[in-house]
Amino acid sequence: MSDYMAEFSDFRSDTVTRPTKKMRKAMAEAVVGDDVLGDDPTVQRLETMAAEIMGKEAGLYVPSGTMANSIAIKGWTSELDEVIVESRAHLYNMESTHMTFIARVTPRPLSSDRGAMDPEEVERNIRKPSVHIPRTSLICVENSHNNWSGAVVPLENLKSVRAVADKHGLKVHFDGARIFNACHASGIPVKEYAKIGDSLMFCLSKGLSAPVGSLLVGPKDFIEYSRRVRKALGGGMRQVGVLAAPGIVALNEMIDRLKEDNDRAKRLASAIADIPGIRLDPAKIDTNIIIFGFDHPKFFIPEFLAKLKEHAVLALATTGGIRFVTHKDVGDKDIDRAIHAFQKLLAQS
Ligand code: TLP
Repeated sequence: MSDYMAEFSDFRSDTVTRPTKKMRKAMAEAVVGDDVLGDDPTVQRLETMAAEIMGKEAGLYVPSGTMANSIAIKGWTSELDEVIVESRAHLYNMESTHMTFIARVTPRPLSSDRGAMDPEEVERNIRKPSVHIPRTSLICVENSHNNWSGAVVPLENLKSVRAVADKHGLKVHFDGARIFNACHASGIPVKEYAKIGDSLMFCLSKGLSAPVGSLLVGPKDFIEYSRRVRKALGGGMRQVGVLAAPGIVALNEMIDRLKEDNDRAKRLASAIADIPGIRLDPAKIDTNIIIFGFDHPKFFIPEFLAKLKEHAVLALATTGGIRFVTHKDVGDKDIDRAIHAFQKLLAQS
């Protein structure tokens, strides 16, 4: 099997992970049927597994995390509604405004402490019924929190937000794209987090290393409706068991190893934090995402990323500076290579 991009240490995202040999074998051997007609046993198995792992009634396999989030928001809201979101949330900032485009609702972004919204502020921002203003119907939370450098949002905070939602009869949708990274970091079982959301989505195609797909889980009637929305968005897929099969391998075999990714991110962060030009507190690296501020007399961010690439190290520019993400396809040698490149490019200047 050719290893495309093997010459690079690719820290751009955990979405770059390639499927394992076992996943490829599972794809080749998958029993499939037309999933739109309800005939694909492999997809059904994956959806049932996901629902069981999260302690929910039902699951839906969708092509992407973005589609899962957009379907959930559509499912829990009506036009003219408003959704409370954390201001750096992925589904608010990086999903091409599906909230307004598909669900036709408006976001109400709130500030936070590393992804943890203040429950009192959440409550203050719930709209009072009035003909002039939208109706608040949904709160969205995210954990681990991508744009807060993979921060783990404390369970107690999420419970307080959930309590506010219950008091006001609102729904909660949980973007758990990297929920298992959060579980490793906090030691909290995934079902405890999943209880916070009426619905939850998580990604197979990130650290879990499956090639495609995410799962949306929640109550049976909500998932039935979500299946219709998925179809309307063009996300009904036919013999898609070939894609679900590696997802099953991912759930069986790839969750435990995510701890390694969290540990490697800590090692990288600690090694580079004191290098001139880097603004980073390694104590704040909870999971597999490192976002650091960059302010160096010699380079602007794009030039520095180009220099890193010359050292075969790939990373991305992001709003907060530069992002490195650890995953299955970057091992200890890649971390060493990155540290060496940082030292060579920045330390002696
Ligand atoms: N995140 C991707 C990019 O979109 C930036 C990444 O490389 O981190 N929720 C969260 C928290 C995410 O980080 C992502 C993807 C999504 C949702 C969307 O998932 P996909 O890419 O499958 O649509």
